[in-house]
Amino acid sequence: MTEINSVTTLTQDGDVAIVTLNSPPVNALSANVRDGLFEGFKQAIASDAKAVVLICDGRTFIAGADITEFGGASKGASLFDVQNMMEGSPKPVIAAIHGTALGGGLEVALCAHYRVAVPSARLGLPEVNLGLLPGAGGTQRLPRIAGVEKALEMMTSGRHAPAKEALEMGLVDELAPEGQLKEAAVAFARKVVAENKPLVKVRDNNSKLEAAKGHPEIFENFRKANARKFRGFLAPEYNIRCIEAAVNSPSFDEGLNVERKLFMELMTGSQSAAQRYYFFAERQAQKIPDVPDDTPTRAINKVGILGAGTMGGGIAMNFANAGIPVTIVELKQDALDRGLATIRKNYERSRGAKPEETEKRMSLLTGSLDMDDFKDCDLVIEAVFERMDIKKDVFTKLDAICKPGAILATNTSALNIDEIASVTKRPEDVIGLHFFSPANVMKLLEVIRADHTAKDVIATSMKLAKKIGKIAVLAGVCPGFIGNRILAQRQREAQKLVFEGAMPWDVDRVLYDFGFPMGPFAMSDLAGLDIGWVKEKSKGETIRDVLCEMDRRGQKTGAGYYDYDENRNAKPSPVTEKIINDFIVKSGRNPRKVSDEEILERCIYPMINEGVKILEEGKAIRPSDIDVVWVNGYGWPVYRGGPMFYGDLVGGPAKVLEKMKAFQATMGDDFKPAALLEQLAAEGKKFADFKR
Ligand code: TC6
Repeated sequence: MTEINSVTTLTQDGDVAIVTLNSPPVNALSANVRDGLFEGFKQAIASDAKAVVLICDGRTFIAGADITEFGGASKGASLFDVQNMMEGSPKPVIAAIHGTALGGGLEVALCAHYRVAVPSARLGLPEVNLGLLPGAGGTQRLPRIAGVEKALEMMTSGRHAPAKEALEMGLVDELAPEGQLKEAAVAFARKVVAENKPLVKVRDNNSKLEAAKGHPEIFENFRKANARKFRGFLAPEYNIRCIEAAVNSPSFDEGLNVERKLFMELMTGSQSAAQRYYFFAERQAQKIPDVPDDTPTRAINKVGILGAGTMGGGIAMNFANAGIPVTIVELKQDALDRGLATIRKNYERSRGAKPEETEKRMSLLTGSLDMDDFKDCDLVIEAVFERMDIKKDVFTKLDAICKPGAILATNTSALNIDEIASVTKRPEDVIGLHFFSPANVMKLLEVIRADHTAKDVIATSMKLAKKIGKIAVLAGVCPGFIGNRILAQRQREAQKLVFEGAMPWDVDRVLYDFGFPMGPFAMSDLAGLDIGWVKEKSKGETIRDVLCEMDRRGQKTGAGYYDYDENRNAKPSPVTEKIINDFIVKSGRNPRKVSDEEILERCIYPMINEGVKILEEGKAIRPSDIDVVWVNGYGWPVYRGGPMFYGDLVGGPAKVLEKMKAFQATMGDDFKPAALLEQLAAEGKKFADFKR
């Protein structure tokens, strides 16, 4: 065995040289890895071996470029040097793939002459999710090996294709038995040597491009079909243009030049900076300084849910999906039946639903009218009406019923969890698990740590979140926690703006153009304006009161802030406009023209300021946690990173402070800057610099 460098070894098995990488956690292509590969291949090619296998130790094949090196000075061998060395090898090169071959990792594998993979391996070019495109020849090689349509789909979705599918599309040449990758790759190499066929490079294989030549409509149709999904993002369009270049350029190298140019544009732009930041933000959110990774956790083998309404049912589905049995308790039989029937319907309606899967999941759900049935549950989550007296009553009962060590969780979105915990004799077992609606779909889970919550309860909740496919963020107890507390700022300004002369569709348009999936008024119409509205108590004091009194209760009644046609397409409503103008006149003011810039700044800057208050009070661990909440739970466009990242993008604390002060001077203390904002600005810091 030759040790090439600290992460690479070269061995020989008979006439096959084996270059092995071992750079945990994911064998990313750091300078050290590139150097090792370059030197390893050089020596392997110079040796008396007849073929070379590239394989990785640890959990995965190369999972991509090392994202932490992006933006830094380039060191060591370039990726292109490595690729040229492999592709130009006079001896067949075989990439042996397990785990994931992603991004630069797949681009390296595409410079081998053959690829062998175990069935559990997955292959993909996920750069689009980092606001990038595969800038190491992937845009030119993938369509050559898998065809234009597959390449379009894979590169713009970033999807990781399972090895079997990769085999079907020609990306993988042979599947190896699980656990026997090295032996299979070496045997494959010997077979290739014995056949003695000329070596084919992917770059020279143009046959799969032919079908798309002279058919620009393939690309246009693809753009049209995905316009909604790609809205606002640069990277999908740039990936498409590269594939167009693969088809239309006279040579591989010219296509590569297009790729290089577009890659550099994306790499130096703010969208990719935001998306790369976000990649690490999501992983960082899992790290809690005083709850280290090795904190023991409690076993969660059975879950109880109190309440079979929309929220309770959605929460239950998450656990059933993960194979964890759930007991759902309701007060009345008809509510329980309705809840279980809704869950069944949701399963039956979900894409690709198989009847046997639905049955399997339903069989994990047990309905009951008796809270005593929670007695053997390891975790109970209540999803009952949001009233403190009801919550306290529930927790008193849970405390009496549940076994010692069971975690007692509340799904409250605003109530004080310390107060809820205070009625139990075990506040250390009480935690907030704030799911977002629809709870079976939304990725975000706010995990709320109360004063006495035990560390192992936090560790268990974070781990469990991952198991059920959620992205968890830890927050402290405060009204609205992280997400809704910041949302309240935006909602308040949106409402105020329409009292000054902006129309709901103006506010919505500005926020939609910013990248939110929908503005606050369109959202209210979708949810129903009458949520929380009581006819008997309505005094026509707000626009919403008047709209509801006129039975304009949102999309479901065909009208709300907007008018809707039979296909639920929204149109600005002259009725709403008149109601608003009447309100303004009644208040003795004149409607004024509100600029788009003002709408955006008034909605966004107070959100950033509130984020700073949350940090100041220690209710979020770090600025990026706030961003994870907003991207995952509230549709903040990931290409703008989240409110705190965006704050830095537009000029950092100094700029946000200046804006807040200017608004405060004319509009009062809704714009009062947080003390920490003043401090960060005075210190010339960025939000990202904040550490507690
Ligand atoms: C590219 O290749 C561009 C090429 C152009 C060439 C010019 N770099 O996700 P996990 C870390 S772009 C650096 O928790 P999993 C991660 O931060 C890249 N670090 O594990 C974490 O560190 P921590 C294209 C990376 O098993 C640890 O590894 N490739 C990278 O749930 C474990 O990660 C991608 O976009 C990286 N590339 O999932 C793939 N990747 O423990 C990105 C991971 O200190 N990676 N880390 O927090 C993934 O999708 C997943 O990590 C995974 C493993 C599926 C590989």
